[in-house]
Amino acid sequence: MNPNTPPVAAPEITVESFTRAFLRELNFGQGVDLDRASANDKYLALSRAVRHYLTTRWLETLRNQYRDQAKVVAYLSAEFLLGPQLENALLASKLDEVARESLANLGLDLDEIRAVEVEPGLGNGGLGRLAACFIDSLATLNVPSIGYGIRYEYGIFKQTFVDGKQVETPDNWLRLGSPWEIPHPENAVEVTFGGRTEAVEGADGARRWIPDWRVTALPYNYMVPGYHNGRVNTLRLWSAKATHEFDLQIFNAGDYAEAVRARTFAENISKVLYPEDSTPQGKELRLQQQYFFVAASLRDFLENVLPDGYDLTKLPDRITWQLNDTHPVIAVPELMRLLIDEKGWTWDDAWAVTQKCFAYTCHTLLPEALEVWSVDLLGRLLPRHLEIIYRINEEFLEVVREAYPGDELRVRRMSIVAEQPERAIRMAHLATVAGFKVNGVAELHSQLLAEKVLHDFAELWPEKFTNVTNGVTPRRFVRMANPGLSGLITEAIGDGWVTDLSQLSRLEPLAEDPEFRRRFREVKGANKRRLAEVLAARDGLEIAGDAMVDAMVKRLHEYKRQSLKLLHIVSMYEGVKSGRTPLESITPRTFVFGAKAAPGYVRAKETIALINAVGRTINEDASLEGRLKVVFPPNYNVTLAEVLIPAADLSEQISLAGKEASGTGNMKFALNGALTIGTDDGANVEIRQLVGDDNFFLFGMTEPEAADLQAKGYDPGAYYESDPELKAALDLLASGAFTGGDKGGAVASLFASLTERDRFMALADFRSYVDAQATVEEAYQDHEEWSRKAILNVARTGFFSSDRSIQDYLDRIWRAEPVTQNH
Ligand code: F58
Repeated sequence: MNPNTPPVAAPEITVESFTRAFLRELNFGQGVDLDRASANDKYLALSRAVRHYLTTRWLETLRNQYRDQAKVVAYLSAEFLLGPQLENALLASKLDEVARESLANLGLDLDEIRAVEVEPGLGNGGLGRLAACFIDSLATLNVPSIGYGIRYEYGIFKQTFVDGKQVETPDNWLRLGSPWEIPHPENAVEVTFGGRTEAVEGADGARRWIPDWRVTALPYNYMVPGYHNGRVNTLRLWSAKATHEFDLQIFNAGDYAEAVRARTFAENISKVLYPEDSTPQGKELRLQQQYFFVAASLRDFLENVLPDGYDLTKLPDRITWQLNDTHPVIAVPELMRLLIDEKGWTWDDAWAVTQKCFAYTCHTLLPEALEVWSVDLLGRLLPRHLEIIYRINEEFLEVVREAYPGDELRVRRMSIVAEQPERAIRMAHLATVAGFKVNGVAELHSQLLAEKVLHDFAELWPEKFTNVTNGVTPRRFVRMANPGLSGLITEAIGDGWVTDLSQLSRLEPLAEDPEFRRRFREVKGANKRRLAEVLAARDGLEIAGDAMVDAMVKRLHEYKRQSLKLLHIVSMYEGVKSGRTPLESITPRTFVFGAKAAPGYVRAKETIALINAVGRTINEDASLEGRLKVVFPPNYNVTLAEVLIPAADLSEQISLAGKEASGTGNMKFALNGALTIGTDDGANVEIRQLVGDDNFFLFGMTEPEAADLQAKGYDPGAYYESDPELKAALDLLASGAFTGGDKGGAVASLFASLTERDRFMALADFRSYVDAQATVEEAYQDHEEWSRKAILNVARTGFFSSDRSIQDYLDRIWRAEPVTQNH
């Protein structure tokens, strides 16, 4: 690019010019007249018109970036759960009002057009959504950065319920066109796989890799607009295409069918997102995906972002590759390979640079969630990388042996190569050895990482370990999702909070103002009515517009304990049915669940079926007079989150302490004025510290208590026998009362799993949970006091902006001095 290219003038923004831009896109882009245009035509035309306005900024950002040659943060992530794009783009570019007015003049409604958008579901849950919040904040904080990931043709599956059971259908999100992406075939790169390696005479460490198949990685660029700051960063997602040469070779050999098969094989790489929530399955295609996007991204940065002839010994001055979990960690041996085999560097020089380029974020505490690749598979797919990993490990183990002479047990524990149950590469160990920083995602998580999961490493390199507590973007999750609350806040303290969320603290005195509280309740009430409308239209679900909204939304996993929530609901129901609880004493409540289960996770799917069965029974029981409702809208996604979260009164964050790394839903709820009922886990700990004990419903064991109980020998049966309410709830469930008399299947299986093993100690926390719920009931009766607490939640949780997280990454990691590792 010529840095002297004169800037293209930003198109003038008026209602008239916007109308012209929209109609132009409709007529010439979609080839239709306004009166014949479908809803999708209008959506595509509107999106392209908005994109057009942002493009000028985008080019400017790229031009400045090229001119300044500043340090770049590359966020490497296998998932970006973006959510709908149109509204965000309108808001970021200040086009929202203009667009609304312009469309209204044409007799069109912006919200109706927006509703057509199919969100790109390119992520599973928290990790993918965090990546999306982070690129938003990077752009808003004016940080030169690129997101790199995979353009899956099918995102996270679409969930439906058939007889209350989860059924997955493919998420063909590209079907109606994708106005937000721009393919750049001229920047395509080749990625190779398989084959063997051979020696190169006289080279230090270098070997030649002779791969046996290859694919083309085709980049699609997405705009990542900063909020009202004129910066537009890039998210570059890679799509797999078969290479032409490869095709030609086979076509020429006359085997048409084989050529087509090979094409499909290669293009499978970016076909579908693995719908796993925490346990990676070690599937070959997944490793192909990981290497595919990482190899393409590294090459892209070296060839297209750095100027020609850049002195790579200075690479750490120009880039930090932030590894979002272990999924992109194969980037480490890839950079080594590029420097040694392709650039001719010595091993030591390559390692010195590589060690300064990567930092690693861990997102879990569950040992089974740490990725491990069998040596057999890795060696077959990436033989050269396996050799490099072995040598990294050899040199690393020398460091360990030097630091702890004679401690072979420790050596075995720390080795990147596990020997049992099969020879395998521990990606978290590789990431920790190669990264100059390792961070957890909440205070407690980072502490437990250093004390437990990566204890030996933290002992060897304490300076390497740090914390960055997660955050969420206030643009999407407050400003956009909750216009009512946003208006109220802005009226009170101005609009600076949108980019400086700590300003929310200025709301604190207003918690004491009855008029402000009334208006706050009015907003909540309107949000509930909007939720009721959306659920009715989307799923035919009926909920009261004014009941307490009690929400538990997150992936379905045993450690998150949706089954504990279910036990509480069953127990409330059992209380009424048995006459223990007078019906009039129950606050009208709507329980809302949202959760996808990994398709192969049987227990999770059983839990979904049971929640639906319990819900059905309760919703149909006229004797409850509609006081309790349980709804489980299928296919919970970002689009639905934006409607549900602003309507919630109570946020359920009830994982077993020590298991949830952070949680980010917890932050979104608190920022929208829901009170949390939660354990001392993940970022709940920090939420509670900030909002204060009086404004948070704490229950359950602490992490050390849970660990102690586990160590002493946990017997769930004892809890079942000794707590009559718990027993009654479990017995009612087991009696088949919710399943048409069926006592087998999911019912028997959940009953047995809870009373016999209960891996995540739901029964141990039941009593304390139910008691805390009773406190919730009582507190909710006092509307004034509840509103006060809710406002204080908003005022005190500004810390959880992803802008603050990104600032912490800048201070603690991206500008941090790399750690010297003595090897
Ligand atoms: C989540 N992890 C954590 N993993 O569970 C949550 O506590 C945390 O707030 C969040 O990351 C952000 O830090 C998570 O979402 C996945 O979805 C992986 C997807 C790929 C397979 C393995 C799980």
